[in-house]
Order: sequence, then C-alpha cells, then structure tokens
Amino acid sequence: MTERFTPTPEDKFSFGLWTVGWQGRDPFGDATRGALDPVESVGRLADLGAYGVTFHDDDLIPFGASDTERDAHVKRFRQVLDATGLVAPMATTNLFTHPVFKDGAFTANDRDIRRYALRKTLRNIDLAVDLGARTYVAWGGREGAESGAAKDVRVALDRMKEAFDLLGQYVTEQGYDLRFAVEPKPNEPRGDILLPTVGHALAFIERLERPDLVGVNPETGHEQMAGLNFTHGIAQALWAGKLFHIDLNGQSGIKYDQDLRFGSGNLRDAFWLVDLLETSDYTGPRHFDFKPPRTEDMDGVWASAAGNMRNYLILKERSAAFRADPEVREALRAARLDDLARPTAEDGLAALLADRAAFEDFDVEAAGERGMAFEHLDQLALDHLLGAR
Ligand code: XLS
Ligand code: MN
Ligand code: MN
Repeated sequence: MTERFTPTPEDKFSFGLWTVGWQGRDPFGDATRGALDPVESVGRLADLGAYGVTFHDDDLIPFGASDTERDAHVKRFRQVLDATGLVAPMATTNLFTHPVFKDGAFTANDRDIRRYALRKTLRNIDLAVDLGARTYVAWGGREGAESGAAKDVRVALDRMKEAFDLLGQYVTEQGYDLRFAVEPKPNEPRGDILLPTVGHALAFIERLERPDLVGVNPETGHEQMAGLNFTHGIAQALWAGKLFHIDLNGQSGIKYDQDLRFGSGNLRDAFWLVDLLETSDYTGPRHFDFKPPRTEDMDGVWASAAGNMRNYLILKERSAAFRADPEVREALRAARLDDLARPTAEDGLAALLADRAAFEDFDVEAAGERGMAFEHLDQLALDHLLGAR
C-alpha cells in the first residue's frame, strides 16, 4: 500500500467493537464467523493505525454477566487500551438485542422496561466516563412501531424527552464531562423509528432541558436509506453546532442498512463528505460503523477495516487537490460561491425596500438567462475524484 495512505492515530480513526466483531448473522442466515475477543480487536485495530475503539455495554460485558465477571472483562479491556495506546472516546448502550426491548427502551409502552433501560444506560455511562469517553451515543434501535395505534408518537416523544432530561441531569449532578449524541435512523429493525433523520433529531434536541449537552451522531447509510443527502445533513448539523460525533460507512441507495465500508456505495457523496469535514471545525473522531460482509473470513474483516481508513485518506488527498487547483478556484468564482457568502441585505431592510435596482429596475429576464457554470465546476470535482487531474 502507498505510504501516504497509511493511517496514524493523528487521523483520529475509530471503530466500534461491534463492527469488526460482527459475526455475519442476518435475518436469513446464521453467523459466518466466530466471536472476536475484544482484546484481539483492540490489538488488530491499533496495528492497522486506528486511534480509538468504541463499544456498547454488551459488546464488552456479555448481557447478564455477574459483577465479578464484569470487573474481569473491564480489567482486560483497560489493560489492552493501556498496552496499545488506543483510547475509548465514545460508548453507547445496547437497548435493542434482548427481547425485553422488543417494543423499544426509552419509549417502550411498558413503564418497567423504560425504567430498566434508563438504569442500564446510567450504569454504562459510569463505565464510559471511567474509561475516558467524552461522547455517549444514543441510537433509538427499537424506539418505533410497525402499526398506527400501537404507538402514540406525541406521548412517546414526551417519554424520549424525559429520558434525555434524566440522563442530562445525571451527568450534570455527577460532574461528568460527557455529551450525548443522538443517532437518527429511519427504519430497521422497526418499520418506522422515532427521530428518523438528522433534521428530526435537531428539532427534538431544542425541546430538551439541557440542549447544550445533546448533539447528533449521523450515519452515512441511515440518511441515504431515506434518499437524503448525507453531506447536506452533516452541513446542517455543523451549522447548528451539533455535530458531536459521526458514523461513517457506505450505502447503495434506498434499501436495507448495508453498513458497507466507507467509500463503497455512494462514492461521490463520500468525496463531498470528506471535503466538508476536512474544511470544517469538526475535530472529533472519524468513526467507522460498518459491517465486514458475511462473505469474508477474518482476513477479509481486517482488509475491510483497513479499507475504510485508506478510502478516507485517499478522498482527503483528492479533496485537498480539488481545493488547491487554480482552475477550481476560478470555477468557484464563476459559479458565484463568493456571492453566496455575501449577506443579501447588509444595507438593511429599509435600504432593500428603497433599492429600485433590486426590483423595479431589475432586469429579471437577463438574470434568468445567466448560466451558473455548475457543470464545469462539477466536472473538475469528478476529474479530481477519479484521479484524472
Ligand atoms: C445501527 C446503528 C448502531 C449505532 C450504535 O444501525 O448504527 O450501530 O451506531 O448503537
Ligand atoms: Mn447502519
Ligand atoms: Mn451507527
């Protein structure tokens, strides 16, 4: 592999234990791979050049483990983090695998289950903070419904708000330096999931008691499953100051959640995403939430994991070349990007109303005929993406 695409910890690449550890079980087929010891995963990820590893509580400590077993699992994990220098910047809760969560967790109709889900989450928050995490992801795995009357969505959103308000109260009272990142997803495993897109999540956050503590963790495939432009979603999250974390992967259009390695699927959107992230003030992890396809053996798993980082670095180089190209700069001016950056009425409302050139004398026909020169600009981008410039 080319030296310049070899990742280092400075690139801040991180992986979930559940990604490389996915055994390939799907709704139609059994596991195609054996279980991976988290200690081995951490070692292999460190060798590949990652900087961080993330986990659901149950990825690290099997569901139902005794306190003694729990301590032993945590101890081994802490030791391998120390030995490899990998960090654990984010953690999350599994509120979807056990049958108890079949109707959701924070919004399950059954109140006992909602209380259990909160306690399970609070317990793992203590561990996350202890291991140094600064971000706590909340994906509403089964917060949703398949049928209309089964879920009163307005009331369920009250319960969702109640849960986040309690979590916010807890970290505040404990003095934890931890922020929450809501992960939207439109469907799968439920027919419809609450907070289905970045936009829904951003609107929800503003209704919370401590909105400053809560941002989003958008995932490439989740927005694309809904036919949305992921890069635009990330741009709006950045604009709102709410991009707390990001799940990168690949997805080919509107279908099941593919979780392909980053760079697969919609490659053009991956290019624009890297271009956006690398020119933004986002300094957080570049986290891969992918699934090595079930066709792969363990060699294929590590090849797939490495591919995520390699593709990110290639796209980062391609984006930098695009931005540095003098012809691109000229094309950006021709496409009037500098004009977009200028306020529309910096002279104020009264001056706008008094400006005859803005309306009465405006040659609307001539303006309508002006070309925007977007095609030339886009071809330059494609040339750079394809390595033709
Ligand atoms: C599933 C989600 C999940 C979250 C963490 O679709 O992507 O893996 O990222 O619970
Ligand atoms: Mn996914
Ligand atoms: Mn995810």
